[in-house]
This record gives sequence, structure tokens and C-alpha cells, in this order.
Amino acid sequence: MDSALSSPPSPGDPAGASAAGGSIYLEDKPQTLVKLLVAGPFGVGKTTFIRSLSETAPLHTEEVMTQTGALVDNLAGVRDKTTTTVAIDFGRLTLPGDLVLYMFGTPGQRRFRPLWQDIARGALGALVLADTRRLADSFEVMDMIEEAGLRYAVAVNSFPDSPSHHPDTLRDHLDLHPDTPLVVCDARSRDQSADALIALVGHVLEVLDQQQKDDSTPGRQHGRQQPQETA
Ligand SMILES: Nc1nc2c(ncn2[C@@H]2O[C@H](COP(=O)(O)OP(=O)(O)OP(=O)(O)O)[C@@H](O)[C@H]2O)c(=O)[nH]1
Ligand SMILES: [Mg+2]
Repeated sequence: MDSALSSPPSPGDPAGASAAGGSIYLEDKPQTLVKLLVAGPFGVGKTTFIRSLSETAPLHTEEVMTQTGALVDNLAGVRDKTTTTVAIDFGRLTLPGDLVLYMFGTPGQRRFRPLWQDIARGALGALVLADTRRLADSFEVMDMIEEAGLRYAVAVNSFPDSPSHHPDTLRDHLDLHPDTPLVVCDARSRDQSADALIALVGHVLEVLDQQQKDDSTPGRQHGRQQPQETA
């Protein structure tokens, strides 16, 4: 597993499939299927991220935005945006080592909580996208993820006019647990997006590994939160 995580999938050829042009069918061999969420506030780059990484033509549910939406969604930093995702994004990425990641892009606003809870079922972890121009906008989704007991990593997307901060400052602002991975990425870059997702997968697998070790320790209590099912 480590080897799969230490070498990001080659752009355009993760495990033999080309981005957005690969076979929609998985190879006929044992593979580990993992469901992950890509979550974050309005306009932070969720659709872009999944589009950059998916080896099959990603599913998107983009619709033209209306004036009404401006009343509820913060348009700061995304003034030129003309469409928004009205349901989910979905994409797939196969990593070397027969690990198949299913990515579900979900809105981060709390008003979508019922939808969010359905999509989150069975997920192993979540990648939270954040923008330094409006870091606090990611808090709602981080809260929902924590309430759902999911492990997560944070990817700070680089937009041209986003202020850059030292990672320690970002961690402080986001109030991250020391173990929670934080990466900076440009969601339009396949390599950088892959690195962000791999940071999440590495974190989730480490946690699961530790939990398995703890569970096999004689006399250990099982009262804490259990790992999520895989898809
Ligand atoms: N410079 C830069 N632009 C980005 C990045 N990620 C996304 N964008 C741009 O930001 C805009 C919004 O990106 P989307 O992928 O639509 O964001 P989203 O989170 O899916 O938006 P909603 O579904 O409406 O919540 C698009 O014009 C992207 O090209 C990034 O990392 N860097
Ligand atoms: Mg979107």
C-alpha cells in the first residue's frame, strides 16, 4: 500500500486508464474499492478537482446560476462563476496497488445536510477544499464531517488572489488536529490534486491500521468510534 501512496498515479495513466478517457469498466481482478468525499464551500473547486482526476468521464450536475442564489451563496472571489453543481460530482481514480477511489463531490453548506448525509454513507474519508480568502466557509462542512465521524484532510486551493499563509498559520485558523493532513494544491492540476487525495488516503489507511492494531490488543475496549465501511 505504501508504494501506491508514495508514487502518485501517472497523469493520464493511473493503472492503465487515461483521464476521462479510460474504460468505464474495472479490470476483472480483486481490487479494493474506496468511497471518498470531496467537500467544500460554494465555488471552492470541487467540480474542477474531480474533473482533473477522474479516469472516466466524470458525472457532473452543473446548472447556470440564478440571481436568487447570490442571496445565499457567498460570491466573494468567484464573481465570474456562471454555473454551480446542483447535486453531486462523481469520478473514479485507480491507483497502483489495485486501489480504486470513487470520488463524490458534495456541497458544503449546512442546508444540504440531508443530501450530504446520504452521500456520506459508506465513505471512508473526506477531502475538504478550502480557499484562504474565506477559510471560515469551510467550517460548516468540517463540522458535518466530524459529526459523521469521518477522517479528513484539507486541501487549500490556490486561487490567483488568495493570500498565502504558512501551513502552521493555516492549521491554526482551521483549528486542525495535528494528525490531519493539510496540503496546498491547484485543483486544475492533476498531479497536485492526486497528491492531495493521496494525502487523504494515506491518513485514512494509517488510522484504520492503528485501529486494527488496537482492536487486536487483548483486553482492549471497543467503545470508541468504529471505522467507516468501504463502498
Ligand atoms: N486558480 C484556480 N482556480 C480554480 C481552482 N479550482 C477551481 N478553480 C476555478 O474556480 C471556479 C469554480 O470552480 P468549481 O470547480 O466550479 O467549484 P465548485 O466547488 O465545484 O463550485 P460549486 O459546485 O458551485 O459549489 C472555476 O472557474 C475553476 O476553474 C484552483 O485550484 N485554482
Ligand atoms: Mg461544483
